Amino acid sequence: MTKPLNIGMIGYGFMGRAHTNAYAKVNHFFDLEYRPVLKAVCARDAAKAQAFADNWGYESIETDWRALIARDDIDAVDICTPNNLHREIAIAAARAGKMILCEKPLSMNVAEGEEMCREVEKAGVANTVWYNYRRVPAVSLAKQMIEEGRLGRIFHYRAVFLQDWTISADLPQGGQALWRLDAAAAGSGVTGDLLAHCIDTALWLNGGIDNVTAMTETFIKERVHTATGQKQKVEIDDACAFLARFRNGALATFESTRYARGHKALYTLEINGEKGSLRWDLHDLHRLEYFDYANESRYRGWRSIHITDGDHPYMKHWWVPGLQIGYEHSFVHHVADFLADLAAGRPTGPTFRDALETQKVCDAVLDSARSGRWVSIT
Ligand code: SOE
Repeated sequence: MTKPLNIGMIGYGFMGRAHTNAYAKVNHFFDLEYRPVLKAVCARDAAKAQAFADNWGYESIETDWRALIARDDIDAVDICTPNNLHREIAIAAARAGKMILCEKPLSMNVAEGEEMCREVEKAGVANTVWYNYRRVPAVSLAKQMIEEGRLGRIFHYRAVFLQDWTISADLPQGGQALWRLDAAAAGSGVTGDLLAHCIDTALWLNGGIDNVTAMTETFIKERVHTATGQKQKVEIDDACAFLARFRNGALATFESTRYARGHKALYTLEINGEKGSLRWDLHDLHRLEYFDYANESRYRGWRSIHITDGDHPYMKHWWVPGLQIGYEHSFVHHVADFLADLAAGRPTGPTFRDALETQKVCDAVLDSARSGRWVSIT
């Protein structure tokens, strides 16, 4: 018999669907002590919340997140709201003794993130942040290979995350999905939305970052705000590029933009070490490219590992060798790990504390772009 874990989800956009799909699927594929129960979904618009609940199988709805948190039948709160609400909801949930699964980025800035960490740690509640790309099996395999020492000393880390969906000047700021263009709701632009993913993966694979120097640009200076109907200054970064030095001595470049015409969500990373290199591409997410310098020179070259075998991370839970999985499975893996860790009494990374490290790098990047100086991560 599995133990129920009652989920209360706040927000129901793109991430609400990704998380709910993961809760619904996880026990069909993973043998776990706990089973998520879709107890309640919360959104301000009752009709929309009800439609979401009916479609996905939530038992009930709330229109006020405080009412959801106050319910005795909710064990874990899933925060899928715009970034400016993460802090207030997470603190209230922690004080009510609820576990928290928070969408990325953790917070609007480091100060908020520190407060959130203090609160969840004081309350002793399980907490995690949905940086899902860690749990794409190819990325998890990269982590295992680095830990096994297959790359040796790391010299370089290179990551890009390119999109093109905000090029039109007619796109407003604010409102559903487009809150990502509104600094008051999002905190920042590509730095918090896209580079935060690259930074989380990088810190996980290659350790801490010492310092950064960055540049940002806002190409469209004014957009209509959906709240006022008026043109307002755009305060987010449309593009950001930065250099970083890792604590292990590696040099890194990171670049992200929503103005790379032709790229929808091109997240790529490459790591070059003394003994070998790895590279990964979200558009081909079931492959990990590996160059092993130990191979005989006549046959040396990049190999493309198809990550579908039972001995690849997470894959024994899915189909048979050769058959692929996709983007949504990274969220299923996150829930599976969260439930297994809960049963074992272990934290699930990235915890709020881990995600605070990513937030520190994001803040340093934006600070450096403003000042034109190198900024240290403290
Ligand atoms: C933005 O378009 C976005 O949806 C991000 O918010 C997600 O975190 C990223 O994984 C894909 O792109």
